[in-house]
This record gives sequence, C-alpha cells and structure tokens, in this order.
Amino acid sequence: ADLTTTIGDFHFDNTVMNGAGVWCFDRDELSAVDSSAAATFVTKTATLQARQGNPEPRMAATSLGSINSMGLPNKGLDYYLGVLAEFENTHPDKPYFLSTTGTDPDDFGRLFTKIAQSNFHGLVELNLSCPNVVGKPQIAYDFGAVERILTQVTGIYHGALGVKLPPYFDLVHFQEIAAVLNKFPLVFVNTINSVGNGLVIKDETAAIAPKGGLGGIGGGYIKPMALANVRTLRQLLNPSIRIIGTGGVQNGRDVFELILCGADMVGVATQLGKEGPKVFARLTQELNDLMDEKGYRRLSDFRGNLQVPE
Ligand code: RRO
Repeated sequence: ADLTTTIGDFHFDNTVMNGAGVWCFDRDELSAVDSSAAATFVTKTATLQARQGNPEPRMAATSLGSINSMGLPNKGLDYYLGVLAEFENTHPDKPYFLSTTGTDPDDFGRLFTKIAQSNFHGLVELNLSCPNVVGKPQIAYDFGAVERILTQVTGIYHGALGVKLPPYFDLVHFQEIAAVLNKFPLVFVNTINSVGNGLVIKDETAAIAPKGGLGGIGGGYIKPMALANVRTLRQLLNPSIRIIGTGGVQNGRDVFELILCGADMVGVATQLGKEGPKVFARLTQELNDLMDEKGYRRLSDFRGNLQVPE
C-alpha cells in the first residue's frame, strides 16, 4: 500500500516516526532512526543550554508500558541544530523535526531567534507538555500561557511550526486549547505526550526516584487517551493543522487506529525504547498487511473515518 503522508509542504515516504525523547538524544541514536524504516525523526527536546536531567533511576519499563521522569536531559539547541544541518545536507529531500522548549518565559524568544538564524529548514515541534521538570507545570494546561508563547514565537519564526500537547481529559479543555491553537499558523499538533504524574511501584518501592516516584506514563496504558485526543482535536482544529498521533503504539493495528481517528503521522516512543529502531519496519509491515486485508490502498482511504454505533 501507499503509506506516504504530508504535513504542511513536507512529504514523507512513510507514516511512522519516533516520539520525542526516545532514540534521539545524540547523533548516533538519530542516525539509527534515520537508517531505519521510519519516515523521519524528531530530536530530543532541546533547551538553550545542555541539561543533565533528573537523578537516576528515572525511567522504567513495565509489561504494560513505561514511566519516566527524565527531566529534560539534552545536549542543547546548538548541538541539535548542528546535527540537523548534517542530515539535511546528506538527505536534501527528507524533512526532519527539531523538538525544543523553554524552561523560563524569556527562553522562547531566544530559542526561536536562534532557529530562525540557523540553516534548519524542517519542522519545529514546540514541546508544551513536559511533565517532569521540577517546579515547572506542564505549559499546555495553562491556556493563557500557550497563547502568549505562540504569539511571541510566531512573531519571530516563520518556518513550519507545530506543538506537542499533553493529554486532555475534559471536553471543555479540548475546546479551549483548540480555540487558542486555531489562532496561529501551525502546520501540526502532536498529541499526546506522556500522561503526567503517574506512579509505578515495584515490590514496595517506587520504580523511579525523582518527584517522589511520580512520572509520565507511556505505552499501552495510554492508548485510549491518545486515540481520544487525536479524534477530538481532529474535529476541533482547523483542517490545515495536521495531526501527529502518539501514544501506546505497539503494533500495526494501533497505527491504523490512530490514523482512523485522524492522524496524518504516528509517533512511537515506549515501544521504540523496548524494541529499538527495527520496530519501524515491523509496524510498517503490519500496517501494510492490515490495509491489504481491508482493501485500503492509501492512508486517505480510511483516515478520520472512525465509525460510531448509532
Ligand atoms: O525529559 C523528560 O522528562 C520528558 C519530556 Br521533556 C517530555 O516531554 N515528556 C516526557 O515524558 N518526559
């Protein structure tokens, strides 16, 4: 089947990619995803300065998914811009994603001034949903803050821009975030980040150390929330805003369901961590087989076509 997809003016020859945070910390990890069947990659979320992140243990896998409180460890914006320049030179027709965020209100202007002055010509994913920086709330649960940041960023940066959102759980919140996002020339939203501040226990001890054991939940636990967020935002956002669906993908059927809810591209994080970059070839094959069975030849044959019983 034809698994090509489009976000803004960018064309991709497949529909699966990594979710930010997994297999994207440095050039070696990004290179492994680049060489896999993935359509492209997104970098680890970059801040102005490199960060060490939270104390270990800060990530744990379970049979049902994962918990993490990494705390935004990354090599800094300049590093990722440098690596992206290499990949963009080597693969001029392959679009890449840079993930970035601020930890202070005045970071955003500086980040996007730097990106605008760089040679980067891919897509920027502004992460408004990190749950794990001690003392910093998830930005996108504050709708006024989202509007202020996007007003500033879109005044500085005119390249392809999208946002990474946390899961929402109330229909009023879906309406409020969509109303804000629809005011800006975004080309995509990526939904969802991990479900913030869950708790996993092993024996009598929290599985991770930071924040008293609380961390972002990923994997199979969160697939229903990912589907609901993709579906509902697809119904509320301007049609020009494409959707990257992320959350709970373990097999080709999960990729199919996110697209059925309206996703244009699908992110894989927890399962990529468990399986490594060969996961992309498996997911691609499984999606292909499922589409063959159903007689679908391209993603647009079923994208957004979720049926609901009468
Ligand atoms: O680094 C992290 O702790 C982290 C980030 Br920035 C994020 O956006 N989502 C997540 O689950 N972990």
